Amino acid sequence: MRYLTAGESHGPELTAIIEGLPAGMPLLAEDINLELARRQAGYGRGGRMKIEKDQVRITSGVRHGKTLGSPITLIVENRDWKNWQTVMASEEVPKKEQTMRQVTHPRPGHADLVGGMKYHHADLRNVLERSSARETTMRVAVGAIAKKLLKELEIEVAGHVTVLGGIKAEIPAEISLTEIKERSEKSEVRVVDPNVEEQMKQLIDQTKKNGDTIGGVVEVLVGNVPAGLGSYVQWDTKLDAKLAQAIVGINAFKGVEFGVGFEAANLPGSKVMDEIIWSKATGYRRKTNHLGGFEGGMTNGETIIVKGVMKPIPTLYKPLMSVDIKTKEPYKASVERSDSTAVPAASVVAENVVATVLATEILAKFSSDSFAELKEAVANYRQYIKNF
Ligand code: EPS
Repeated sequence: MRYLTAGESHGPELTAIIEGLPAGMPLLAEDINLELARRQAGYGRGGRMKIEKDQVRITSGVRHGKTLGSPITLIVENRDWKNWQTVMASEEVPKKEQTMRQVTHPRPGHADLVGGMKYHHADLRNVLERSSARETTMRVAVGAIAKKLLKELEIEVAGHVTVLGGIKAEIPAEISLTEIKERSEKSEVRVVDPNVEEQMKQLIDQTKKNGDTIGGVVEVLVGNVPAGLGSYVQWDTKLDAKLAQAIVGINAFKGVEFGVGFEAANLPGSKVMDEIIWSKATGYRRKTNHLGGFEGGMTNGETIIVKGVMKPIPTLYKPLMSVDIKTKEPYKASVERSDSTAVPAASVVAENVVATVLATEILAKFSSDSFAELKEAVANYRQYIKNF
């Protein structure tokens, strides 16, 4: 499976084309809309989310609720487009209108300045329109399809926020994946710990008042993954490495951890490796899951546990100093409408990009022209590894 996304933040619409899904998989627009709505929620979002109500239009590759095996095209309209038709017109516009909403004061931490240099853009809007996290809408739309495929194969994905602006959620040691899903879904900041919810919301309010932003950490878990996805044979076939790219590829994400992650630097090997056990009912298992479901770049059958850290959004209402790229004079950075935090939304994005990487890997490993064939191949393989 491969896909591309297109679209500017204030352009007419966002698009994705996905190729390589098997024929005969059940798929409805509502499966995708559900994920899109989850991404739009979350305490700390700015004015834009009051304008948009993301709804997908499927214009190819699906017929009567089932995939056709042909490329699937997804379209999400930007409702805000009606306010940007001249600024973002694809046609030529009169000279005096060319500078409307022009950006010449790059925001520190954003793609503005380097993107301008690289593509020779005198108006940094040409950069920010595509570098905007609005694009994650389509990564979630694609991820929703991937999630649907995983669900049909009984693979479950959950995501939640573990840290927001330095406040840590307490995560019960024995919490199940289903419970993580249920609890975080009820929370406006997508945490499983109701005790920190209020504190986090207050911090978001205070941050907004200060004209500042906050980041955090999100965690994604994937349960019931068959062992043996990914490979040790080449650096770029390692599945954890592919997931790391997908996570750090989310706007504003700066780092990634699997299982105990960076804590492994402080522990002896005996506290990091997971002992191997076998029973007739479950096949091979690990006694613990410190490694977060990966050995040798391959899934080992334990729950995948991957974390990503998101820096605070660089658009600040109380801006940092920058330079005007025309005059070279010091200037305050541009203030674009923005969110005080998007960490809760980013946890939904993280779930979906992880789902996409896994679905892609499954489709590469198993027979995948027809969905029935795929299901059968995965079921047979699960049986085989149990008795290996
Ligand atoms: C974003 C700036 C804001 C956010 C946007 C990401 O948009 P605007 O400039 O239109 O107010 O709301 O996020 C989305 C639109 C979205 O769908 O998540 C940015 O600069 O990255």
